[in-house]
Amino acid sequence: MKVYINGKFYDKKDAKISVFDHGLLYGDGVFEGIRSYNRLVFKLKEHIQRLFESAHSIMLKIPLSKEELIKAVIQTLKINNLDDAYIRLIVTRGEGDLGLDPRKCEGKSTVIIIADKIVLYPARLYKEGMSIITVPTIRNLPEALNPQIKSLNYLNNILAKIEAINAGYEEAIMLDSLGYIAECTGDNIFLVKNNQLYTPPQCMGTLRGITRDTVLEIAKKNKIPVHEHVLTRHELYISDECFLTGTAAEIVPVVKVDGRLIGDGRPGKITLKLMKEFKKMTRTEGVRY
Ligand code: PXG
Repeated sequence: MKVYINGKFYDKKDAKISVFDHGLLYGDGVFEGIRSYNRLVFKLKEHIQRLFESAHSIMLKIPLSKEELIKAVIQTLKINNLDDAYIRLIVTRGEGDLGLDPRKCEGKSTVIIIADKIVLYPARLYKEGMSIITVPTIRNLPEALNPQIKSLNYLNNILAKIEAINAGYEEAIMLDSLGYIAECTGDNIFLVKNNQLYTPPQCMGTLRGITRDTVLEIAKKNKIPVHEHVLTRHELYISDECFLTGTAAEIVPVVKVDGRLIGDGRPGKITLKLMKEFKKMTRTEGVRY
């Protein structure tokens, strides 16, 4: 495996950065998780755009243009000769000193591109559906650390994931500070009620997921009504279907929430339809390499 760091490729064992990098010291940086299928990078432009928006928000200058970064991603995929890949794009504040002042890192930001595979959940869960729970840790307040910023600071999500794992579950639902459903630790959440699709709006504690946007796009094409609406746990419990979306997760059905069976306890028909359409789209659309 070859890893891209600041314009050069390194073998996995030599792909190292400074212990003084503020990405490590403070989680000061941004990232994207991108997938390619069949030598097509899915929604690459959208991921690059979100990376630049995250960076702009934290006043981190990316030392490459969007076009240059796209070229670097393609180059990394080609060098690693991967037909299907999970691409992790990371930009850190760079090497500084032990103080958190980002000015010390000026002009030294680190750009890393890893192309590998990812298995987020066991394959059987895509057939049988997942059982998930709400956890005590709420999603970061947008006034404190806006979930729209895909930063290297994922402890909020990791704490929620630990709570789910400790309770014997694969995934956690995080609520916002008002008790509405925000999202899962690395996925957005949808429910289906009376053949209509509902998902939380992106304003409170929800990342505007690119897979979420893709599902909204597929739903519109298939004339499935969609609502971006605040949702309570009750509305989730009484839904007909539920599923999660994310680049790593793709679309995964949920059949039990907090011990309540969703629908008949099997992946629902709209969920299955969306999974099928999503699969078709990922195999035919994207930037070729
Ligand atoms: N919410 C959060 C908090 C995320 O981190 C999503 C939603 C889904 O967004 P996309 O754009 O991917 O549809 C994410 C992204 C992992 C992993 O290892 C998860 C994500 C990204 C990278 C790695 O679990 N989730």
